[in-house]
Formats: sequence, structure tokens, C-alpha cells
Amino acid sequence: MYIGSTDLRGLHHLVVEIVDNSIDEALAGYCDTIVVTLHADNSVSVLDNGRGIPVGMHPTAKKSALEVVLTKLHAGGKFGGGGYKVSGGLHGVGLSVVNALSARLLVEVYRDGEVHHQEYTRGVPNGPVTVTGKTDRHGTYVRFWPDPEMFPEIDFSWDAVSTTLRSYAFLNKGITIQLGDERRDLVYTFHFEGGIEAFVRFLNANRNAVNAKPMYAEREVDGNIIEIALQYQNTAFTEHVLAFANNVHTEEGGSHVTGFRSALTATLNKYARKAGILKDNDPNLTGDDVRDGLTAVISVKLQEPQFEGQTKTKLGNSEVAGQVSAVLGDSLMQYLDENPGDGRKIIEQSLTAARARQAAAKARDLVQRKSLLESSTLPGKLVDCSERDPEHCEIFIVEGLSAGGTAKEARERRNQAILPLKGKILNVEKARADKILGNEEIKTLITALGAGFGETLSLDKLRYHRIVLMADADVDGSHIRTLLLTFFWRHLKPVVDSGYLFLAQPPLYKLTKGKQTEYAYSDGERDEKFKSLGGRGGKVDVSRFKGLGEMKADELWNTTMDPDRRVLLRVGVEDALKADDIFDRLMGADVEPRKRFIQTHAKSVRNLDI
Ligand code: 0RA
Repeated sequence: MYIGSTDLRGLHHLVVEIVDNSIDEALAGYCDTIVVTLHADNSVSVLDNGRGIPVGMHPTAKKSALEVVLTKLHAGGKFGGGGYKVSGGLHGVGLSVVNALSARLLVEVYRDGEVHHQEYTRGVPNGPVTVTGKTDRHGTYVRFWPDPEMFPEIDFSWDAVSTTLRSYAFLNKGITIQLGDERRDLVYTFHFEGGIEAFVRFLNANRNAVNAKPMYAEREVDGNIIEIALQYQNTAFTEHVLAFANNVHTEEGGSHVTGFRSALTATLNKYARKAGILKDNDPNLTGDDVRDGLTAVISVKLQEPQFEGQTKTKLGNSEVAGQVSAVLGDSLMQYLDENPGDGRKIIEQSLTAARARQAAAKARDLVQRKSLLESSTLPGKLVDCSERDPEHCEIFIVEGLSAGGTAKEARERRNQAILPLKGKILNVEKARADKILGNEEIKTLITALGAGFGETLSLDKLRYHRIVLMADADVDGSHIRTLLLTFFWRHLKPVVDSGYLFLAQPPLYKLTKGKQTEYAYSDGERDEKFKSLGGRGGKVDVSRFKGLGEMKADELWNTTMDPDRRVLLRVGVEDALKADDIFDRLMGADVEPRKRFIQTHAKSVRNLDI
């Protein structure tokens, strides 16, 4: 078990730790329903209909097994030894950690016809386990109040919890997971008979599918369960392969992904030749070609998974590569043979990708020969700073020339550079590499940053270690910000990973009373400041900034650019899954969902933690 941090990520991990136990109980075959509730008092409860944590006397500890589970750290871990199939012994790993990090925790076990009850304060029992009544249900109920002394922020986010629970429901088909939010009177139920096939359909929901029915395979090999679903789409030219091992999102990949990739390339080439689409003299499709427009979910459940890598999200078990590869090879070939129309469309999409890649390579060569992307001639629009050490240099990317002018006047010229861009940049999610490199605004941006692009990016050439996106606080501004974020995410990802990308937070309102001026960054803050300035009595003037260009230079400096007073949001990759999901929704070709999202989230995009 691992909480890792006491930020929002750590806070949400508390929920995951508890739900994991219920999922284990479900995988062991004893539980099919899990109910999670976000309560109005910042507590969370998890109820399942499993066997219930044992409540008998623990022979050596001389106390209830329930109390042992809730107070002792367990070695091994729920996926070590014993495995998911026979959840023998004491699982409940992680419960003790949640307990220790909770100001208060309440547990009820429904077992053998009785309700067993116990409460804790900061991990210490208030009293022994007592029987408080009779019941005909079975299962476990845990409600915890995270300790505000451990967690600076204890507001649970619907989005974060629902994304995790939805994935759990996809990955464990047949299980019903209900999520309720008392604060907003909202209840969602996740239940997917289709499992990861439904997951793939969900990921492609706003896109145009190439093969209408995803390929789906589930097979047990040497005690390991291998599950794969894939579907091609031609709306965005991106690859989405999500891989999981024992329900853990393996962001760093590993043997299951390796096996998947090699079988995909081999099988599609074999099929393309068999079907006569690739001729004898044609070169093979490459891995990149066959992954263009691919959406896939790989889920393996292993007796003894080995997690490696920096964040322990890389699957190490070497035997799994061959197992996944064999399962995909067989089932994909069978799928293509049975659906030759889909087979042809998939191969043709890969061939198109191959041609585009060749065109892009040419375009890149051309551009690089002219050394545009790494040239020493910086773009004319860039208002550079005098400092040369990237570590001390900042660049503000602003929308439009008028905002650019104000920012230029406001900036500290020693270390703050300004790059004004003309209106909206290209939506890179919908364009291929050759077109992206042909776009003037993007070229300007890449040249100004100095580090190159895509595979040839070299971070040590990056000219600024603070890249600040400064867009208006309105719907248009948030759209532009999203387009830029998408571009960084897709083509300058190391910049994001290194924590060099930031969002500026210009104020929305200016309040003046006599000589006193205050700025507000949200409607709530506006109302607060209005009151504290002695609002009701009148005389407080409230004006809304329509755009950055409307601000005076000193206002922009004081509120948004001065390092001593501003608040910058660092764009972090908290969770690639969440980021992908958001980008899909925002950038897919379907306009409606995108518009809806941007409008309903226009305000919260300010705090979007990608
Ligand atoms: C230890 C042993 C058994 C079940 C559990 C723990 C268990 C823990 C949690 C935590 C949340 N929900 C849970 N459900 C079950 C096996 C009990 C038996 O053998 O009867």
C-alpha cells in the first residue's frame, strides 16, 4: 500500500485503498456491489456486500481480527502470494493506513447475522468491537474522515473519484459500483457487462470508429488472465493504449505492452500480405503505422505481479510478453478473417499513416535544413529577455497583439520574454505532423522555445524554464489555452513532464473604492471583497476585465506577472488517463460535446490539473 503524498492525489488514494479491498473481495467471487458515497462533511464511505472483515478473536493478538486489520500494517500486499483468486489470509491491506490518516473512522461488519461496530480516532480504537444489532446482510462498511492535520486539502473531487471508479467497473466486468455525492445530490452507477470492450467504446465515444465492433479477447494462460480490446478510429491521429495489471494503471508500460505491440505489428503485416493488400515488394508496416488511430485496453491479472520502474507502474513479469502476444496474435487474426471489411479498412488506415509519416519526415527534413526549428534567428514577434540562463528565463505566451503590447510594457525585461500569438493556433489533435509543422503560429512557438519538436526534442536547448500560458479568463481564452495545452501534451510532452509549463491567472474583476483597489480571481472572491470593502453602502465600483489587452500595464504586472505577487498554476501530469480523457472530449471532432464541456467548465479550466 502506498499513499505517497498528502496532496490531493494522496487524499484520493485513500478512497482507492478501501475500494481495492472490496474489489479483491469481488475478484474472489464474494461481492458484486460496491457503494461509495462522498458525504457533505468531507468524509467518504465505502460499502460492499462481501463476506465482511473477520470479527473473531485473533489468536495471538488477543483482540478482534477486525481491529488487527485496521491497526496493523500488513506485509506482502494483497497481490503478493495468495493472489487475487484465493484471497486467503488477512487482506484488508491499506485499511490501517487510511485509519491512521483519518481524524475519525467508523467500521461496520455485517457477518453471521450480526452488525459489528467499531470507531477510531486517528487510528486508535475508541473501544472494542461491539455487536449493535441483527442483520441479514453481509459485507463491510467503512466511513472515514481524513485528518486535516495530515491533508491540507480535504475536499474530495467528483471527477477524480468517478474516473477511478468508472475504470474499476470497466476492468472488473459485472461488478456494480455506485458513486453518490451528497453535496450535489448526484448518484452514478457504473456497471459494464462488456468489460474492457465497453471501455474501448467509451474512449472512442466521440470519434468515428473504423471497425464498428471492437476486437475483444479474454484468455487464461498459465493461471494469468489476459484481456485485450481494441478499436481503430479516424477522428484523431493519436494512439491510446491503456494497460493495466491487477487493476493498476501501468503508466510506464512493461511486458504486457511489449507483447501487445509486437503481436499487433506482426499480425497486421501477416494479414495484409495474406489478403493481398501488401504486395511482395511493399515494405512492412511499422509499429507506428499500425498504432495510428488505435484505441486499446490491455488488462492482465496475475498471481504474482512484479511492479518496477520509477513509480512502480511498469509490469516486470517477463513471461507475460509472450502470453499477451500469443493471445492477441490468435484472436486478432481470427477477428480479421471473420471481418474482412474491417480488416481492409484497418490496413488502409495504417498505409495512410505510413504515407503521412513519409511526408512528415520530408517536411521535417526540409524545415530542418532551413534550420527553422533550431535556428539562431528568433521569430520577429518574440520580445526576448536579456538573461540567457534558461533556469532564470520566463516566456509569456499571450493571445493577440494588443495583449502582447500590454505584456511587453508590463514585463521585467531582464528575464521575462513575451510571445504574442495570432488568435487560435491549429488544433493539433486533428492534424498530422506535416500539417502541424506547416502552421506559422506553431513554427513561431517552436522556434522561440528553441528545443525542437516531437521525437527530436532536446530539453537542454529549451530557452526558458518557465513557459507561462497567459490567456483571457473567458471562454475563448480557455479554448486557446486548451489548444496550447494539447499541443504541449502531444508534441512537447517532456516540457510538461519536467514541470516547465504554467498557467497564468489574471484576475476577473477589479474593485475600487476611492483610492483603494482590489482584484478578484473568482465570483466568490469578488463577492467577498465587495463585502469587505464595505459594499452594501454603495460606492464600490466593480468592473470585469474583458481581456488582458484591457488591463493597464501596471495592473497586469501587479496581478499576474510579478513573481512576488502572482500565483502560477503548474501544469502537471497527475494522471495520463484523466488527461487523455479530457483531451479526447475537448479535441475530438464532434463539436457538441466539446462546446458543452468548454462552456460548463470554462471557469474550472483555470484550475484544470492535467
Ligand atoms: C480478511 C479476510 C477476509 C475478508 C476480508 C479481510 C475483507 C476485507 C475487506 C475490506 C473491505 N471489504 C472487505 N471485505 C472482506 C475473508 C473472510 C472469510 O474468510 O470469511
